[in-house]
Amino acid sequence: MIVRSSRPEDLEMPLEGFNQWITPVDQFFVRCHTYTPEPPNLGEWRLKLDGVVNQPVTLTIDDLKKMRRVEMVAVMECAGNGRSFYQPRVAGTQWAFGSVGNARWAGVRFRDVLEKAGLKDSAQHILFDGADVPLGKMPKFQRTIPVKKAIDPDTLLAYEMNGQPLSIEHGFPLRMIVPGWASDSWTKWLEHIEVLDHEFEGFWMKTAYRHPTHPVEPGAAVDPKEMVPVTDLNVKSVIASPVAGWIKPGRVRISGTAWSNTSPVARVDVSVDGGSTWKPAKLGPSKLRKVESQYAWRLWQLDWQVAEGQYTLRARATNEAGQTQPLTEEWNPSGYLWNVAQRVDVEVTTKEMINIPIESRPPAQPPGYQSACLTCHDEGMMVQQQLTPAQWDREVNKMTGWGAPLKPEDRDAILKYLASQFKP
Ligand code: HEC
Ligand SMILES: Nc1nc2c(c(=O)[nH]1)N[C@H]1C(S)=C(S)[C@@H](COP(=O)(O)O)O[C@H]1N2
Ligand SMILES: [Mo]
Repeated sequence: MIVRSSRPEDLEMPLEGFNQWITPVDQFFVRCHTYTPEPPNLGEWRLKLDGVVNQPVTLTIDDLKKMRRVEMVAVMECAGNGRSFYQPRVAGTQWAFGSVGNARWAGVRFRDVLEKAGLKDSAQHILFDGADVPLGKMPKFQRTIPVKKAIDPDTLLAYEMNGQPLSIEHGFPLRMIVPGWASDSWTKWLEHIEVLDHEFEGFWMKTAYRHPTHPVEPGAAVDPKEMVPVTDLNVKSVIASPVAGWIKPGRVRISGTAWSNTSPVARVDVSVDGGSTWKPAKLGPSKLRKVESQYAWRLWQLDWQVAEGQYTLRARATNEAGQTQPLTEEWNPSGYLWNVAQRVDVEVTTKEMINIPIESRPPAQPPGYQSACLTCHDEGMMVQQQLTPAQWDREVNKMTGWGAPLKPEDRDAILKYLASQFKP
């Protein structure tokens, strides 16, 4: 895994992972806003469902396992996947391709659980709350989804991933599965679900995970009235092979995966000339016997006969609704839902080439930095960012708001250090 942050854990799947249809649990990306909680004792664990319902209910894991079991293969993708490609850069976990995976989930329909409680007429949104505990003064990770999506037969409460009980990183003992939507709505470590008559007002709904309804100029401020919650994924493809660099002439197989939102992938086209001309790739099967898989990703491939030279490969997926991947970036302020058709530059040559890694030495850290900034997380959180001085100023304010014990006299030197070490 590519470690974006070791604590809280943000782990990314490397490109090789896109060569397989089911992503093994130990290669599946991990995204945590705070520390992973201790696994609960299953015998004591309860799921509480209350709020504007006729009858609040409390369920054990056995109660859930006795209900009708549903299995589904579905893609889970973080809203921030691809954030590191945005120009100008945007603060946040600097994912490249791999904060996405395709797993076989098993559990129960959320609507079957809701039926036990009975929604009142005023029910509008459902609040999901997990067992993770915020750090310092950061707001708790709590988010709502509208009743309409919650009662969709494909919205699940899952207790299994790839035939095993969920691992603790992925939400043991129970998590939301909201197929077609970005995974900030796929709450892990579920304990409490509350039916509300309004959209939740908390930070992770009203400030984070919102994006503009229309394309905006890079760096431009956006009127909050024009920001809406992130919901549907974008149609997207990844080229897993070949990777950027050099390859030998002859027959080369170009391959990868493609996925979409509630509208399934219809086609993938591949270009070897940077996007001037395109050829359709061959798509892997879309249906599985017995297991629902319309939200799964599709493997694709195209065989290419190539002579020496320089080439730019691109892949572009299109869904049944006609949505396709843009060839150029449409910027947004939090760097969500990147789906620009990937570019892979390859040099086709008979020469033998090797890559030699370059060593780097970190500079001395300024006073107070360790105690103010390296307690809740390590410097991996900073190293990935590459921000401007103004963006670093905002990050430092955000973190002092969350309780970072920064002494005023240390602030300038720390800002200078961050802005000179981790710059665009
Ligand atoms: C009270 C605990 C705490 C302290 C102290 C702290 N941070 Fe953080 N910081 C967090 C958490 C938690 C996250 C992860 C948030 C997430 O994943 O959404 C984070 C994330 C970040 C990020 C990633 C971008 C983002 O906004 O999520 C940066 C950059 C960062 N911190 C910088 C700093 C700096 C610089 C300091 C010192 C001034 C600092 N942090 C001190 C808790 C802390
Ligand atoms: N309780 C809780 N649920 C959560 C999160 C979290 O931090 N806490 N992170 C969300 C985000 S942003 C993502 S991308 C997915 C990541 O799930 P994974 O770690 O199983 O890949 O979980 C979501 N559910
Ligand atoms: Mo995410």
